[in-house]
Amino acid sequence: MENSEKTITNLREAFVNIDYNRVNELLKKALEENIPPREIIEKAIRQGADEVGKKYEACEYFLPELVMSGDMMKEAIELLKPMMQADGISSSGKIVFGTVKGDLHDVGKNIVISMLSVAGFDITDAGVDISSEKFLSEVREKKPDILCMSSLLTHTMPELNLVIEELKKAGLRDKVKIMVGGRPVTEEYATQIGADSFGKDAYEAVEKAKQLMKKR
Ligand code: B12
Repeated sequence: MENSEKTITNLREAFVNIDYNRVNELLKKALEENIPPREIIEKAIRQGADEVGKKYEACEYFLPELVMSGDMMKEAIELLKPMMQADGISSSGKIVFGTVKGDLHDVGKNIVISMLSVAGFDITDAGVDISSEKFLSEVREKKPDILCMSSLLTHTMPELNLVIEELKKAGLRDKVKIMVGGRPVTEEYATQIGADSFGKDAYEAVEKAKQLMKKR
């Protein structure tokens, strides 16, 4: 196994074991080995979070481990953010981004926001637990090109639909493109509720946002 692959594997394992000190040590090592920050996030941190989620589902882990994994992710992103370079393709636009009402998960949203901002987008982070009323007022006020919404919980997914319906009622739907995402959200669901786009991860989010800008 190549050195960098080994570091990524060790980092993912340390993350899954919620070994805070070792995670920090291996993050530094990964940077010393010049592993691209995006690869660290995707292959070690995000995949590690998936495994933590599975352990939680299997009742091997409980809320404290979920909280710790969330904190470790936030710290990793803070460390890696300044090193994420713009990928050279200039494609800017205005985005409002929030996690839907009832949902407090923000790690994925924050990663997508970081990647979109390094790709040149101007982003307003509306935060978490955002009601349809709040999303509508953000669209009215900020006039974004794209409204991005995240839902990590199955039972908050209908909020995505609600926001789209409320935008239609307010005559604002054709003023803004809508992109949705989050763990339980699928391309099919996005189409079904009439969103313009869906992204399964931060890479796809950037690509899809650029495509949406071409349609404006
Ligand atoms: C950390 C975590 C928490 C932390 C959140 C900390 C924080 N500040 O975000 C805490 C402890 C608070 C938490 C709480 C809960 N959680 Co939780 N949590 C997780 C965990 C382990 C990781 C989530 C995460 O950050 N993933 C890493 C990021 C990078 O991935 P991501 O969020 O999926 O985002 C990526 C993509 O989805 C996409 N994306 C995300 N948003 C968007 C938006 C757009 C527009 C686009 C294009 C793309 C996109 O790009 C991102 C980057 O690649 C997941 C398991 C998992 N693997 O997802 C469970 C999980 C999401 N939680 C779950 C549950 C059940 C809960 C609780 C209900 C637990 C409880 N009994 O209280 C509460 C709910 C609280 C609430 N009201 O929100 C379940 C959800 C099940 C379901 N389908 O509904 C999961 C799946 C765990 C499980 N397997 O059971 N959780």
